[in-house]
Amino acid sequence: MTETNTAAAAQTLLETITGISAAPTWSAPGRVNLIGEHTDYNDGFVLPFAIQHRTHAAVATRSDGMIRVVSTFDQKPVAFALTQLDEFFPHRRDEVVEWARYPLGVAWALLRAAGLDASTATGVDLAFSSHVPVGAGLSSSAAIEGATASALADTWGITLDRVALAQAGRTAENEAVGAPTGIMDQMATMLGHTDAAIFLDCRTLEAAVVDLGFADAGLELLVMDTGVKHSHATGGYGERRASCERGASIMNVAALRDLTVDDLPRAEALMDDVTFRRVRHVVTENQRVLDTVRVLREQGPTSIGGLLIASHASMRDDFEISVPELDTAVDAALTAGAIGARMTGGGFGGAAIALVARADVETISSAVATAFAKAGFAPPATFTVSPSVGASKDA
Ligand code: GAF
Repeated sequence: MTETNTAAAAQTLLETITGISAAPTWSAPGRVNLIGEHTDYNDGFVLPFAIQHRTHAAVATRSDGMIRVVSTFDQKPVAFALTQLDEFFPHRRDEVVEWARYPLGVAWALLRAAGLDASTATGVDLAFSSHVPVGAGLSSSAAIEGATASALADTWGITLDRVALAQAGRTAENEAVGAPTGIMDQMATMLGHTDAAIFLDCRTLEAAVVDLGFADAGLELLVMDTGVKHSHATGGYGERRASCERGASIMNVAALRDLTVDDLPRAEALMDDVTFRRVRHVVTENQRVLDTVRVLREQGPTSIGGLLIASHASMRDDFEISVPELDTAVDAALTAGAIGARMTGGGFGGAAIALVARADVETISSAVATAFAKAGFAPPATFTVSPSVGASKDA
């Protein structure tokens, strides 16, 4: 599916439930994270970029104060009065259809953030269609949040800036969905730039645009989607976050961001082995983000391979969030000549990325497919991504 088709699919779906044709659409991208994993909720550094795959929302207003959301994937509308959202979020969120918690949660969070009275806000119908692979670690959730935030801000005349819209997305994710995530994905989807990554300080939320220069260097970023699905609302993600908080408390700092590699010997002496390795991943990963930004600026993208490889090893061995399929994808890509490779996103499934010469895309993709077949894994999906613009109204 192309982006134009995806936007048109959202419009057609909206027409099915409202009779309104050719409604305006808003869209927001998924993202890959070039480096800086599980550093965001530790107040650290990340370097994601928005990708060309987007989620589109076709939007129409309604006069009865209701919000109704529908998606092409099941075509079943979910409706609430805007005044009801407060009853369901956060405590009764389990009673809301799972996928609808994302857009309805954004509506709830935005009303609060903008200080709008739900009883006077304009009712709205939103129909979604997405081109972002779900469960692939490419942040389909931030894409639906970003499309909703962007559409509702314009529809309701809210003048909050992009960082505040990202924060509303994160509130939805944390409180309406119940996934204890950081803010990286929502910032990437709101701030995306063509040809550049977003270097974000997750403590201050200051963001700098860092040129990637992939195209000029003849490079492509290859995504290798393992097809192993994951969810951050359950299990491992929250456990890792708790380990980080334990480590920060043992070291008596507000967040692991406040430690450097020089603090690691003392950390090792004070904590159990597992907590120490979680801490070591975060501390060294923060440093790798800073190093990657410096190397990109001083030497260009062909020189960041070693940092990507070290990041993957740290996630595999210290943070323990990789799975055999991700390790196989990374190893096969490197053996076939990738400059660097690592898993991307929260882990426990999803996708890995490889930085490759344009001429090698086919060879490396087929080497990964062969390695998967040999290991008895289902075939991976491989495709290239390019840095793209953030959430916006579609032209
Ligand atoms: C997921 C989360 F949503 C992000 O906040 C981030 O923590 C990431 O995992 C890991 O870096 O995408």
